[in-house]
Amino acid sequence: MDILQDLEGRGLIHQTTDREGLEKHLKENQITLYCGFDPTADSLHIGHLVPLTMLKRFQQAGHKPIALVGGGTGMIGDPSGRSSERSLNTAEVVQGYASKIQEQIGKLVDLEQDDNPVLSRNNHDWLGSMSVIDFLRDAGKHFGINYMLAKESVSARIEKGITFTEFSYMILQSLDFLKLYEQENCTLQIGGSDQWGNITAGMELIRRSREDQAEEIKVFGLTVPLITKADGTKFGKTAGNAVWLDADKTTPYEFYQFWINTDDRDVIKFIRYFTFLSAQEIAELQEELENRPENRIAQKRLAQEMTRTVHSEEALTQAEKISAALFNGELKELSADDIEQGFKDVPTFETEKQDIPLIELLVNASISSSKRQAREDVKSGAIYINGERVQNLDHSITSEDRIEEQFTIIRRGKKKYFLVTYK
Ligand code: 383
Repeated sequence: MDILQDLEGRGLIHQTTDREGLEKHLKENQITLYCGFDPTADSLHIGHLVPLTMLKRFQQAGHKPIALVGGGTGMIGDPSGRSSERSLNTAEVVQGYASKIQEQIGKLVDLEQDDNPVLSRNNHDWLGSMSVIDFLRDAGKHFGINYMLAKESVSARIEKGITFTEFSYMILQSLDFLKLYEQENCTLQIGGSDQWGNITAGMELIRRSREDQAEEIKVFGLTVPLITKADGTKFGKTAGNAVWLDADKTTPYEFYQFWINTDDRDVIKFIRYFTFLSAQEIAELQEELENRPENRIAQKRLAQEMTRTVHSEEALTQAEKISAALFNGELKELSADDIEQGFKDVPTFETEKQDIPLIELLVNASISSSKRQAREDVKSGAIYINGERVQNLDHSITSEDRIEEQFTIIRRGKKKYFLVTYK
């Protein structure tokens, strides 16, 4: 199937320039395309996943993708989609972020694929050494102020304020497209819908800087839609935090849980956007969802696919193990590492590594509100240690209750968890 048809079917095309021309261009040529990622943090997040998988989709269709890291543009800050000026990071910080992100992209898009690799570029290589005189003469001359002011990224900021620095950002991104067009015959730039203005500005620069042949120049832009959720909340956050692709920032278990918790109304759309499952497989999952929503088969499949590709098969197995243990309360099998991942957001109490009467612990760790309440909780069978109910008022927490000498998991009632750690 041709790539645009596949993307269309998945709902992945928000806008394109010259749709017919692009279709023809992709049919007749093996093209080079690119997408840029600015190093604004030490990791990408799930908001970057659709454009990243887009690069893979084009690669699988036989085209040549470039993943560009904005080591230069990251020094300036894209105003697109932002309501206020960014604060600048130091060159060292941006450089550090850039290498982390480059490495992350490498893991996700399989740069090495022998016959048709994804190329990796850093725009600091050309923007970093450009002189201000060249910038103003060679690039600036092609940008009318009215044209720039009319861009959404700028017009949306006029009232709130925008510096010359961020105002100029679109010219830098345009220079990248020009550079990649000239050096690598890159003819398509893709991005999220927030990037439409920057992408079209780049096309404009390419045409204007080669005015003599403007007619023959074939460059295109394509954007993917902003991801929306049926409940109206912002996609990509759990409890107000971004969902990162770095396992140290969002554990594979948390990552898995994020996908598992997808609303029934969104899950098929997300499977289309994020996975490589075929139309046939997706139709089967949709039928499953309609007939037996309580089994959450589609959510499980989505979580599996995503955790496997972003992390690994082992990380997926571990996430499933932790999820199952938490679901049925069987905590005995969990390792200290499992507990660290699975209980990250659980109230934690640190104490000396010595035997301690259960009643005392329940009070000290604020699990029960008083000694009297603690006794009541134990007697009534509401207290579980590492998944096992304890009703003996004289029970003491000893080495036996410490998983790998590091953790004791206390549950009160049906699902209120507490973690005890040891100094
Ligand atoms: C820099 C230089 C270029 C081309 C693009 C860039 C980055 C671009 C940008 N992109 C976002 C980012 O870096 O800011 N100016 O976080 C996000 N992208 C992609 C996609 C997205 C955009 O990396 O919509 C989400 O992931 O375009 O917000 O020559």
